[in-house]
Amino acid sequence: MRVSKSLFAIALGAAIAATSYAQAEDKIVVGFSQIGAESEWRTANTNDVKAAAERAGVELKFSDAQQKQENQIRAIRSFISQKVDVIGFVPIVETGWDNVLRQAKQANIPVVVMDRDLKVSDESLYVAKIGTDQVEEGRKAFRWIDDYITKNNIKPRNGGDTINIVILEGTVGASAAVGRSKGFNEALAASPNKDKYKILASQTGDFTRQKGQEVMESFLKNYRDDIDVLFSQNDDMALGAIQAIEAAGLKPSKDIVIVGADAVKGMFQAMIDGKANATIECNPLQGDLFFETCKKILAGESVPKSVYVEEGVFDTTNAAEAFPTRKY
Ligand code: GYE
Repeated sequence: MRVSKSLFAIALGAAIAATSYAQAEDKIVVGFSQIGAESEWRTANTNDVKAAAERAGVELKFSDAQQKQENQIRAIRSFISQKVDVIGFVPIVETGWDNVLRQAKQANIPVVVMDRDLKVSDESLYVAKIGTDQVEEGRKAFRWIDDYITKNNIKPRNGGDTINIVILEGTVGASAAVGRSKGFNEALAASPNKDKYKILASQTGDFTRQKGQEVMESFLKNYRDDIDVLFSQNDDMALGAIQAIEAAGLKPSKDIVIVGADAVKGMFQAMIDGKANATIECNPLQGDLFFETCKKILAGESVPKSVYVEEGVFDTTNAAEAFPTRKY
């Protein structure tokens, strides 16, 4: 069992009482339902889960849902009928899991949730959850923007009264989108400068580069000379939006301040190239902690109900220095 040294974790809530689960063979078998391959972040997360399974000596049955909840539900059902030792999954959206998780519970197979949050009617339907604090990421994004605009005394480009923000949201119903919007709006409402800002438009770009570009094109069609700031709920959509901004004859990071989320390599490169301003880190390297948790559960040890991995913020002041040390 190995725990990545770079992974600091914050346990939330009380540790839950251990339950006993049966383990069929010597080698632990884990069924894992991933949501797809929508972003650089997701690819890093998938690669990490696969590598961590090897490090942990666990047999991994990996299933890719291609962005469909119904495929995830089908995969989880199939893991139940294969009698795997533990089921892991990333909930693509927050709701709609009760029935299938009840089936896992009836089969006495522990469920460990990774990355995104979920809402269930009964918290005992999963044993543990490992992920990131997506509401806090949203707060950090707004605070970074407020600080940057204030310190640099940035004025509205159209000569008006408000700094105009557009938002590219993630997948509708995903905790990574819901949480980042919530945190962003919360921090905006709490800012002494709140009247200085206006959200001009906010629309989903589904966490993909292509949709980020398309939605930004439509924002620019309506508000080309009014947009001062883009908050993109992941870096991939920001990278797509940068192309749309350049195609519209504007300078990304200068005419429009650009803040993303994830801190993937592509965004570091954009910051180094002077095309993006900041990214709120979201750590995809959750595999070691996930398999460590699976082993503890099977050994009858108690584990925290919810653990958040630790994350930072990167901008043009520290991107070049941090870049060589980045693992994803
Ligand atoms: O930010 C985005 C991805 O769930 C935190 O999903 C994750 C998000 C991540 O596709 O890039």
